[in-house]
Amino acid sequence: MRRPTLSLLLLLLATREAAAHAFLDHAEPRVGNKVASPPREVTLWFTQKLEPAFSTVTVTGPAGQRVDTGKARVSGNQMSVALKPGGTGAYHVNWRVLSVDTHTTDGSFSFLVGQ
Ligand SMILES: [Cu+2]
Repeated sequence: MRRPTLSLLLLLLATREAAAHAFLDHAEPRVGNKVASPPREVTLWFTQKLEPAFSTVTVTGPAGQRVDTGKARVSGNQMSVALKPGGTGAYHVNWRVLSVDTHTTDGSFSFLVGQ
């Protein structure tokens, strides 16, 4: 019987480990998309459940100003934050989350508001 090599086993373990982190699955508004009017909130869905106390998201508007209201709401694998009106242009979302497997991940994306 042929047995898997050690390197193959390590590769499988590494792949499983990486897949266990909380990465951004999708967001609303969608990553890189354009929406007609300023959204009232941003919601992010992750690939794993989040620890609410250590998961944050900030959003800046076209002028570089903070437009999130500060306190993110976390429920399961979902995190939302309400937005103040910020006008048209590019919005930047920065997130940093702790998943239930105790790993921290972070990332950012943009979406556009305008006609
Ligand atoms: Cu992990």
